[in-house]
Amino acid sequence: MKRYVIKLGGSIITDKDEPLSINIPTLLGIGEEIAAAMRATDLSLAIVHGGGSYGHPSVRECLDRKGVMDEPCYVRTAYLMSELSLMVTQVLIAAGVPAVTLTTRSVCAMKSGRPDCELGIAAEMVGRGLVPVIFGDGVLSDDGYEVMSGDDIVWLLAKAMGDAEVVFATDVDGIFDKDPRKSPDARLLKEVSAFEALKYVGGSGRIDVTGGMRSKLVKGLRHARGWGRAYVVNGGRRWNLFNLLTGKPFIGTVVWYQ
Ligand code: ATP
Ligand code: IP8
Repeated sequence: MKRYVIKLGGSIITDKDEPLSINIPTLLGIGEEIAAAMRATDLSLAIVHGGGSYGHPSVRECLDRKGVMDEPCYVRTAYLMSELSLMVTQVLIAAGVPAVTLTTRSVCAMKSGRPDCELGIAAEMVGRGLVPVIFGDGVLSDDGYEVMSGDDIVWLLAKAMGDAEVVFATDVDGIFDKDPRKSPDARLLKEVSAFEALKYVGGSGRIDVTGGMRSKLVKGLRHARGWGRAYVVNGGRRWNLFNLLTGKPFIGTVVWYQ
């Protein structure tokens, strides 16, 4: 059975230029494709989503003001991320996905600067055919509060599921030889190692406290060196995610984390 952790990027589930906006048509489309793929083939799936225009502006504001995530910032970010995650889960359920929200800050903390999560229950849910939904969040750290990116959680979850593959559904068709949002002549790379891809990628270009596309590659190298495999695809391109999940040709980039 194929196992995937799907990261729904903040850039597709929200409009990162518009605070507290949720992109329901795109999410419904993604939900429809995931539900159809689960009916069409044997799949074990988990979903992680990003902070988008809920988490990132909230954290940016306190980092600019205080330099750290303080208690009021943690409380506000936690509330906003729960609100976003409930809406994401609601839309996925409406589309036919057996989605169940897991609250990151209840199962994850930063310990000595490293993300640490208890994901046994999430893996058990996946084994029963459920689709856990977890997200980038504010979490407890040794002496305060920190942001844990969904781009870390995907690899911890992939490991807990038995070396699952990771699908990054973003707002671009994959990894290009330069940022396609800035250079219309950018060339899509079909397959690339994370090390090589680092030569080409920049950040997210919008409010992003966790580092954008570059940090997806760096975090993968940190957690999944030697076994990780990821796909970067456009989550808004209709039926592309379905094609990937069901083993059909798709538009995107395969990334190896050697
Ligand atoms: P979030 O962290 O909120 O979940 P996300 O997963 O949706 O965000 P980003 O981290 O914003 O996605 O990364 C996608 C962005 O990466 C694109 O919108 C693009 O502008 C930027 N980017 C920079 N360099 C490249 C490149 N070489 N190829 C593809 N995208 C690139
Ligand atoms: O968007 C960040 O998660 P990411 C979460 O997956 C917050 O990097 C709270 C900004």
